[in-house]
Amino acid sequence: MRVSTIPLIARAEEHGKRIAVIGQETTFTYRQLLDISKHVALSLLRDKKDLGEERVAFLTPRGFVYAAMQWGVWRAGGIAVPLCEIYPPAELEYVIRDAKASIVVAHPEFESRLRHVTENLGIRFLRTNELLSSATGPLPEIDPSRRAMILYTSGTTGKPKGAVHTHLSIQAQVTSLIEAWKWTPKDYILHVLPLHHVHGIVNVLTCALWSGAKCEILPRFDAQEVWGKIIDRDLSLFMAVPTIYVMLIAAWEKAPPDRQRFMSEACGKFRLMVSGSAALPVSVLEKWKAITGQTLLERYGMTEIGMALSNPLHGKRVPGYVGSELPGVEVRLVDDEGHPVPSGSQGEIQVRGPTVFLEYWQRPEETKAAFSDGWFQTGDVAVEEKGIYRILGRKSTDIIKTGGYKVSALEIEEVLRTHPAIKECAVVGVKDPEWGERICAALILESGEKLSLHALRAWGKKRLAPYKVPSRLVVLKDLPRNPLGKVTKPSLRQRFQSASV
Ligand code: MCA
Ligand code: AMP
Repeated sequence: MRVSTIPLIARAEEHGKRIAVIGQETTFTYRQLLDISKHVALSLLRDKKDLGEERVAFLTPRGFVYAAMQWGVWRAGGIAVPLCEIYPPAELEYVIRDAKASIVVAHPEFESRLRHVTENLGIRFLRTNELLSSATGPLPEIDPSRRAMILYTSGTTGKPKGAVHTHLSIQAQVTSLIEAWKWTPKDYILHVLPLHHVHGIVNVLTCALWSGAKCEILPRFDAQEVWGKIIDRDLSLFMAVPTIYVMLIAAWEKAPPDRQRFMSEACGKFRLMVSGSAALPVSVLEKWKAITGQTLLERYGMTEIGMALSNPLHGKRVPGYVGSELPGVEVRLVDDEGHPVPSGSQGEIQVRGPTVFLEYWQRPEETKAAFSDGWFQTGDVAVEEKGIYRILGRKSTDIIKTGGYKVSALEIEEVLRTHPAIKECAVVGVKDPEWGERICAALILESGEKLSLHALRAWGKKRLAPYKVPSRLVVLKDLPRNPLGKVTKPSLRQRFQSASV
């Protein structure tokens, strides 16, 4: 057998008998992950020697089968395109089409959502159970500079774009975090995040598997279940978005005092709890500390760059700040002319280094526009003082962060405009204690039409992921506009904020 050249997978040989993934009912060792992902790779390859960066889109429940699929695609020389289990068929089809996937794999649970898409597009369709059976044969050598994964991310230009990471950029992200947060094979992490974003795929799953640690994956986030695991399991690490901490706090507050004590004491065994993907309100950090004794480590990252800034593992974590550069990552702040700003002045965060993505899939113009002198322009604004950074906001009002998900207001508006009752619309993100930002829509209806929030949400959920569907709605006669006719989103946001609409 030829040895894989993907270091993540080569390393797993050393961890053979250790437990890699704990799923709903079963526990899988590194050996099983190696064997099963090899079967996946051989089944994908059929008669080919190497998939040669063909895109393999796959939709599985969160768990071991996800890890086996991702490794299988990589070992066959393909590019992994993980799909989101809560996307409606229209969004799944967009990703499959845009990525130009040549193979689509679905767990039987999701087959009905993907079958017709693949039939229409004439794409090879496989069920996960068809890939897991025993097979033998050689696997290709994979140069780590090859493309490994495409993750779809929203931007300021309408539809989501595919951010391409190579094996090397993923490896750079993983090794940076392992060095900073001192992962070891003794670690045991509870995974509660979706598996189509960097946070869940890289920071949690791949860091664990690189380290030889144990990763217990829940099929979905459920606050009661997470508290149960915190109490029952010998966990050492936990990573989540601020909304999840808000939900865990709410569940703690509802528990009877005896149970609360039990829950709080159980948090003492963690060596690290991390928050990221959206701003962590200081009030949430303080409340979490009061009930668990844990000071959340806040860090900052983005799909295109992995993690860039982090509070320290040891040393002072400053509430409201995201810390300093992670190992191997260069960060600078620049003004509107692209000149670096002095310490204490605000500027756009730009990032450079081996963790940065390769390109937007088949969008050379947008890739070029995203960089300035080799620095990736994040669109986030921050200030740095004494080497530590504080995020101040974003340059664009059209990017919304809700529940840790990044959403484009323009993408939602585009879909809303296809509703027969909607004449014009504007979507904004409004500050919210639970979701960070809540998606709010202002509509102008065609004359004589009526539209309730309930009806709009039911219609929207057939076209958009549930977290993209507006959860507040107002019908107006006119949208607020500037003298050039452009909708003034800050004033609209303000009107929602002060409930004056
Ligand atoms: C769901 N609901 C919402 C939202 N999401 N309402 C308002 N705003 C939202 N954002 C509604 C649903 O429509 C439903 O209502 C009800 O809430 C329950 O929905 P459900 O899907 O069950 O919600 P949940 O499972 O409780 O989801 C909350 C969650 C989830 C667990 C916080 O949003 C989540 O997993 N977020 C993490 C996202 C993430 O990993 N981001 C990382 C990307 P109804 O039934 O009435 O319709 S960022 C990244 O990777 C970068 C690199 C980084 O820095 O980390
Ligand atoms: P995504 O493209 O989904 O990877 O989201 C990345 C975006 O999430 C960044 O550009 C930031 O706007 C936001 N983000 C991530 N971490 C933080 C944080 N700790 N504080 C504030 N914003 C954050």
